[in-house]
Amino acid sequence: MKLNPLVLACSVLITQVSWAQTAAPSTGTPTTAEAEQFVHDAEAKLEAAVIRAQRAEWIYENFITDDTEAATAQESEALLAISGELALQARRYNGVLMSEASKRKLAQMQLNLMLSDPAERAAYARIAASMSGSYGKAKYCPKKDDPKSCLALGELEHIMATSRDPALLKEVWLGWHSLSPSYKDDYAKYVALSNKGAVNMGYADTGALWRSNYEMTPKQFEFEMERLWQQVKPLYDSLYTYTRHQLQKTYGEKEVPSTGPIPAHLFGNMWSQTWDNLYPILKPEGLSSSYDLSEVLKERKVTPTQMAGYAERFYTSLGMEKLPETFWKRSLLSKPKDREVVCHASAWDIDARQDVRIKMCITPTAEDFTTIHHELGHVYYFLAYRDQDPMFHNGANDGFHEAIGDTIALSVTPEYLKKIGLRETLPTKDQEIGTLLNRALEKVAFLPFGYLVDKWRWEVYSGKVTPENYDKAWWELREQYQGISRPAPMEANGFDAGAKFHVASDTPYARYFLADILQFQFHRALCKEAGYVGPLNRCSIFENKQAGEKFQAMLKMGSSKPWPEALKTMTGSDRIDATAILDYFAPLKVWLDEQNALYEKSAKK
Ligand code: X8Z
Ligand code: ZN
Repeated sequence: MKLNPLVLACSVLITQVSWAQTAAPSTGTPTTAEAEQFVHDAEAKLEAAVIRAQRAEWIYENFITDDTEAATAQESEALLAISGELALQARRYNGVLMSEASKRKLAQMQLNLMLSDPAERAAYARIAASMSGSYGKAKYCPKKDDPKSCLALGELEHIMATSRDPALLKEVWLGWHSLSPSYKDDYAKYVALSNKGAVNMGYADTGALWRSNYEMTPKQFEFEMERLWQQVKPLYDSLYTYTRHQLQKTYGEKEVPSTGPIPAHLFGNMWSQTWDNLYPILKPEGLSSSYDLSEVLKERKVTPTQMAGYAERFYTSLGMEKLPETFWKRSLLSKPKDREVVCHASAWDIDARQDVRIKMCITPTAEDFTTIHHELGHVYYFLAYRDQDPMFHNGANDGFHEAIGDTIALSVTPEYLKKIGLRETLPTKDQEIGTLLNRALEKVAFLPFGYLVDKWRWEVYSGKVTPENYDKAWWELREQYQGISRPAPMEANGFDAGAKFHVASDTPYARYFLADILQFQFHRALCKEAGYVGPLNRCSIFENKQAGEKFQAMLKMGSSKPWPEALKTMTGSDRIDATAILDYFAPLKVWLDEQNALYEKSAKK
């Protein structure tokens, strides 16, 4: 599933419900018993509708056709009808004395869109399905009239990751970004419908609804995000400056200017969101040949099932259960040749019990090795909270859900890879900084992107940014936060933000920024639990049952308690805080600043 609590995480449902039959009388103040009954009945209806909608969505994303698109749109519409109706009904019980659990569920039900007009619901659901299908099917065809030349996103991403030919990189970048304008009008219509649904539930707009999902006001959440960004910005700045110098060595001053933003096509990633694919050209100078996990995986012809097996083994080494047989039977692990699918990796909690799956077009690369651990993090969260009530089948907040698997991937250290036979030697002392740099190119480089995607959407949803200004606002943020620029002037009526999966599929993104910070807090706490002493970046909790128990205790809570409590269970602190990520990269920060100072000195000569 998309793990969008506002859409799917047990929030929605089927055909019209007649509240006269199941809920409280329509007049007077409801009693506690009536309120509890309402929550109980609503929860069951939502669960049933979510399961139906998810199944339809699973089929669609695994087999994109006009019919599966229509079928999924129908089920989402039904879900929207029921969740909207229940959201509205729920308001009647606000303030009634009831259990803490029911109060949480009641509040959760109201974090939803409410569209009363069936035509509007249908349009909303149709556009949502059509946009994610368009994204999934999109191909760039370098030779317009030759379908054989067409390249899917996976192939384009491979070029972005491995080619060092700036002209080719630019062509591929522009090619992919030329596809999203086809659904720009739909997106604008969708935003208007979504806002209508949010306003009907008393929110200023959909962005405010999204920001209301963190047990604080939308304004406070904005401040929290900014506070965290300010904490990590100096680290990003050091990495960015170092990257500029190294990129300039590869591409020259013509491609990479000494000041001002750097063109987006040179970062080894379609969205310049992670830069670890550039490691071979960014690695510390004079470093003896370094290890490359992608090469090992490719050479050994590690299959998608084996990739998933490595990840499963990490989780079971912590004391967690083996994945159910159905996971292996029903998951999609490689890109089918004969049909269109949504390849963007996702994890699915199909029946809220045992039927957990992932859908991912796995290739034997280091990037996918990390992503498979990420996806299984979602799956192990699903399995851990299955005994909670259905409304609590969710992450403590959505950042937690995204952080679980990444926390495990932080334990994929050189020592760990050696233990499982994917590496023969350990890095020498001078190579260690390279290992840390590689990690920073993934985790630190991501921070501003993780922040700005929703900063842009908040402005779109609030109406501050209108469709004529989508690209202008997008590139202002990309320049301000990431320090990057469009490889070519903006297109008239362009839609560059729509070239990102989460915009086309309307999946909130602030969760990944939070996860990037949280995973280091989790890692630090688990390493401590495991009795580890030493630099945080060399710790692996592999095979440590005590750390596993600590992790599992938090996972089991699902969303039954406010997230600060879940955080406290695991870390002892109830505040999201960037000190762990800063600690982790502290030796690298010193090294980067030294390198940058040396460069400045030599440039002045
Ligand atoms: O979308 C994802 C996961 C699925 S929840 C593969 N991620 C973000 C992205 O790809 O943009 C993981 C990191 C950020
Ligand atoms: Zn995820």
